[in-house]
Amino acid sequence: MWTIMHPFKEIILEEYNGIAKVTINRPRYRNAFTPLTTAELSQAFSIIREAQQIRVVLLTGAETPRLEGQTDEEWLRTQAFCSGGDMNVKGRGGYIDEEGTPRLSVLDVQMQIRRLPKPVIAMVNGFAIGGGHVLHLVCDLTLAAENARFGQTGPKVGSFDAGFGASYLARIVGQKKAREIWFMCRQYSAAEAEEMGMVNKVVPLADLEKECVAWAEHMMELSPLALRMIKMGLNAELDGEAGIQQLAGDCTALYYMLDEAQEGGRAFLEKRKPDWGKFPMIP
Ligand code: S0N
Repeated sequence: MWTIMHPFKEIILEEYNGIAKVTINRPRYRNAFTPLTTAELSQAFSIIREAQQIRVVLLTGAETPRLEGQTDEEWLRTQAFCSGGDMNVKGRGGYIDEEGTPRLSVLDVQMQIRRLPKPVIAMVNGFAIGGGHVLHLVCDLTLAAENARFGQTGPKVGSFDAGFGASYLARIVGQKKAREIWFMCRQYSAAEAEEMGMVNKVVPLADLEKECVAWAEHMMELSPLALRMIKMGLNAELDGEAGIQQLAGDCTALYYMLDEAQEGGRAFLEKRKPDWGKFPMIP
């Protein structure tokens, strides 16, 4: 049912019926991200932004293959959405790319997800840990499998995300819980994450994609512009001036769709005074 939108090495970008699915494809490392993964994620979100047929996006992790003799329960415990930055390439100054440059480019991906004028659903199929946990947080909605596990590990492994990973987390779960999550570095079940308000719905892993597609299809029956404006409105307060800039830019795009905005430009080109009087001044 899914068809490839663009080939990548460390992610998969597919589409189906107006929905794009982005899959982090490094199951050998619990879908940890390298600089190449984040560069590809950035490119994928740019493609999705431009693709007018795409209305909703799913972000997920590739399935870990089942080992011989593994029980269902053992196999479920190996599934990952994303386990954060790849520790194998963590160096001084960031994660080292193939040219030897340290990078922290997952931050750009976080911003792209927040600024994307389309809803993004995190389809959390297993571990959402460290930078992987922050990735699900910055998505608009999170649907999780019953086996999913959530948590931050930064202070245990020598990293932290004091940006959205802290402030936005606190907006969602409250200051005390956010401090517990970071200060204790524990893992939380999908049920606990739902209880904390980090997850919209929990379903068995076998039903997760079907559920996400159903949510996407439901949103696709709603006004895309209304969803876009409400997303930017919800972001604006936390994102400060940058959030207001985005919301204001979307208002400008809306204004450009009105005859009133067209009149100003037309009058300039026709070297006459604009006739603003014909437009309603509704209270
Ligand atoms: C996910 C965990 C809990 C899964 O445990 P489990 O099921 O017992 O599996 P393991 O045996 O541990 O793992 C299987 C194989 O996968 C490798 N692996 C797992 N995670 C990673 C990883 N993150 N990097 C590299 N390899 C990983 C294991 O090593 C194992 O390999 P083998 O078979 O060879 O032994 C568990 O794996 C776990 O806890 N993983 C580590 C989670 C973690 O600490 N992640 C890093 C956290 N830090 C960040 O994400 C950086 C923050 C960040 O992104 C950021 C923040 C602010 C500003 C910028 C940045 C930025 O970095 O860009």
